[in-house]
Amino acid sequence: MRVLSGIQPSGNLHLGNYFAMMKRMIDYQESNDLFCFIVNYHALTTVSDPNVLRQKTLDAAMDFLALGLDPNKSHFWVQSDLPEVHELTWLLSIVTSMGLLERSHAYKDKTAKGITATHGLFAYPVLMAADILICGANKVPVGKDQKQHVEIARDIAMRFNSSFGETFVMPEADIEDDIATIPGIDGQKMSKSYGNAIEIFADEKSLRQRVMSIKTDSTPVEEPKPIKDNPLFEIYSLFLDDKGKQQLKERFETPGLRYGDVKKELFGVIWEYFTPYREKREQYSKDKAYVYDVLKMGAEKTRKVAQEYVTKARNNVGLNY
Ligand code: AQP
Repeated sequence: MRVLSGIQPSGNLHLGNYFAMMKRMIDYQESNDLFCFIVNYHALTTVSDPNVLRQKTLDAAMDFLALGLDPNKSHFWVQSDLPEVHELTWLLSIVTSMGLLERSHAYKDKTAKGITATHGLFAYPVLMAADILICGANKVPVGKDQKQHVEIARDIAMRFNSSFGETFVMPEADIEDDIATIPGIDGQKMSKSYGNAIEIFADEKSLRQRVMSIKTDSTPVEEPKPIKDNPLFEIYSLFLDDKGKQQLKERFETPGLRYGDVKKELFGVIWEYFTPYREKREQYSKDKAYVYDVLKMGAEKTRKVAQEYVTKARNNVGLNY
């Protein structure tokens, strides 16, 4: 199975990114053909400072490596090191109707939040379709917010195949129901740009502050606490197996539980969970030359696959005059 997913270097990576996508990708690398990349062209739709983009791109690469992505078992690269993706984007755009793109929730949400409605933002799903189709991916592990984009990629692939003959593999979004939308400290979807994220590699003080600020309701101590729409319960559950979740549920339902105590405990759980990764992350930050080499090698390896798909698409539309 060919598994592909990407992450935007648009800020510091957080628990939503980790549990919905990064951890699952790392687990998949053992028994699948893994394609994992840092989508810096996409990030350009929201990041306007070149230094920030450079720094966050390298940070995302170090984060992934520290968390266990093995560049020898996978294809791991930065999107802009694969220029073929732009040729494919154009070829796909000729079968992409305006209506399809106008229905994109992400585009509507971002423009509603005040982000300028540029062509780049509007055409984002076509570039994402090219990212997926250029590698022949079957499975795309994502959070729920990206489901529609993967469906758009399927739609575009189908239209291209029916217009020009069988060219692309049909990709499918791979979403885990329990973690489809991980809440941030305010209960809204955790997001780099909403200021509500718990960052994976936050320092101890910031992590403690973040966890202590998770929004809770005003249920009196002597009453049972709700678990539905309760970000404290949902975030804590990410670190527990089924038995642990059941025990946490029972604790919430037992009168006397103090949210403050649970938050202190959760801080300890998160800090400890990421400690070994944090140590590896520090090692990578002292050996950036290695990280650049890994990315260069990853791009070369991926370009071989990409060129096959682009050549097939070029030939099928008749560019091979
Ligand atoms: N809160 C979340 N719950 C579940 N999945 C999430 N993902 C992100 N936030 C959550 C998933 O993480 C992967 C990488 O995301 P991305 O960086 O490519 O873009 P995004 O979805 O736009 O993430 P952010 O953090 O919300 O970034 P900004 O603020 O820059 O838009 C994706 O699979 C995504 O579903």
